[in-house]
Amino acid sequence: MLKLLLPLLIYPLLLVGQNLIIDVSQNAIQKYVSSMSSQFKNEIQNSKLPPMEASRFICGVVLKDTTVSNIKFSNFSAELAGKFKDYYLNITDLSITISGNYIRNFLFFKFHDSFSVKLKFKKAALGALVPSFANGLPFLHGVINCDFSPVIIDDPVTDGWFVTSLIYDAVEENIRDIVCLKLVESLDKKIRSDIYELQVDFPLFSNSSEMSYRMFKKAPYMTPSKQIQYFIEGEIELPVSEPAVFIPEEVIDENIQRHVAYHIHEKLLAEMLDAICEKGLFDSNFTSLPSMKSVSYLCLSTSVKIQSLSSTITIIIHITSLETYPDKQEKTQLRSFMVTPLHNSEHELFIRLKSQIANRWLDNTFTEQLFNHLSQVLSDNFRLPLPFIHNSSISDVIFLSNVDYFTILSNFDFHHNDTQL
Ligand SMILES: *[C@@H]1O[C@H](CO)[C@@H](O)[C@H](O)[C@H]1NC(C)=O
Ligand SMILES: *[C@@H]1O[C@H](CO)[C@@H](O)[C@H](O)[C@H]1NC(C)=O
Ligand SMILES: *[C@@H]1O[C@H](CO)[C@@H](O)[C@H](O)[C@H]1NC(C)=O
Ligand SMILES: *[C@@H]1O[C@H](CO)[C@@H](O)[C@H](O)[C@H]1NC(C)=O
Ligand SMILES: *[C@@H]1O[C@H](CO)[C@@H](O)[C@H](O)[C@H]1NC(C)=O
Ligand SMILES: CC(=O)N[C@H]1CO[C@H](CO)[C@@H](O)[C@@H]1O
Repeated sequence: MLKLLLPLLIYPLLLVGQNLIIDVSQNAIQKYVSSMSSQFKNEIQNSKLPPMEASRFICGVVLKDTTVSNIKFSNFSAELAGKFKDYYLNITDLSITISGNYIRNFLFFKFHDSFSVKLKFKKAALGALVPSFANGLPFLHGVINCDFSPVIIDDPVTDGWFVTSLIYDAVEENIRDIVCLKLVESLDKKIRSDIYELQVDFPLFSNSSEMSYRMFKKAPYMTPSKQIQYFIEGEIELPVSEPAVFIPEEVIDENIQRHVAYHIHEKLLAEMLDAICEKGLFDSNFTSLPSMKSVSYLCLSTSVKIQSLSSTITIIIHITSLETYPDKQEKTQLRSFMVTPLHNSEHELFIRLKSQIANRWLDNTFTEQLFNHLSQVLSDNFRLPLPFIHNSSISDVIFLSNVDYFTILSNFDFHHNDTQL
């Protein structure tokens, strides 16, 4: 019931701003979960299990120093299941051997020896895996249950007499909880180590400003098409500005199901331009032609507008400047330019100046110098990193234009060894 309410609770919260929204597709989630399998195996193989006990009338058994070996499984995948079509991690034909020592109590006597038991879980499912966040980083909701069906426990192998059925009982009574705990721990550990690889804070200028992509105020949201949507502010500490409020359209075309969709609001680009302006990097002196007198150019503010009219993405940037002419005359002027967005394999965005939008009311005596200067400043300084996973690169990138944001669809190629399995 709670989950039915969740979308209702989240929609009003969309009024909390964000400049970047990232959709992680079902395809990516399933690939990610499958890629965990070898690490999962390594984590559980040789792991130690807590003591297991069983007692019957006057005798009892305690299994200790138990370790896991011979772990095997066939399928290891993320599936949508349950009433709310949540993600589950399903493992089929999971078999393990556990071995250790037992202590048998009988009246006042204690006997001990070694034992070994082979177990098979026809199916083990962990879930629901509900996206959540902690300290501004993506995570899973803490309550994860296990569903095992059915469990086959072979006869224990041991040298002790009369103890086999007690060992069987001790295993039968405890193993589900213990294996569940191990599986959840492994999942948790794997996700934690992967989050460590996720970069969310990026230095922008050598000396100061950082772009922060932490998710502050809003939990991730599972869309009807089972993409997980993350809302990210994307802000530079200074200058302070309000992030945008927008609801991007989901891209659910089967033909272009990429791993991720980055919906980039024009305010994210404005953050970057404002920072360049604030740092005085646009400021310069030009020569007014034909008088050859000096004009001082000072950036006051910037704004950005995405033009969604054409198939290629055109972004208009406006720069308001204070221009001081030889006769000490000061003019505040707004000049507009067309730029195109580009990216590199590490998912950094750049913009390239295409043209100046002509305006005969402006002073056009140093247009060409200004254009060359701004081109240079933008290519040297406009580098907008997007949240990115270390040890991966992107491929198959598509840009899609919209009214006040644009979308970059891309796939991640991991350089890790274990994802190839
Ligand atoms: C296991 O995976 C294979 C191939 O990926 C698939 O054909 C089969 O249906 C899966 N079995 C289960 C029980 O999910
Ligand atoms: C995965 O596990 C869930 C939860 O137990 C179950 O409902 C679903 O049928 C399983 N999916 C597959 C393909 O086995
Ligand atoms: C960093 O800023 C300080 C003062 O703002 C300046 O003295 C220093 O040269 C700058 N360092 C770099 C590497 O830009
Ligand atoms: C422009 O010229 C003035 C006077 O020569 C100088 O003080 C100022 O630093 C120059 N500004 C830039 C951005 O180069
Ligand atoms: C990947 O595996 C190969 C051999 O299996 C190994 O030589 C290489 O160092 C591994 N690379 C990384 C990045 O772990
Ligand atoms: C296995 C591997 O390539 N690990 C690298 C992942 O990225 C971090 C940060 O860039 C490197 O330090 C690791 O060596």
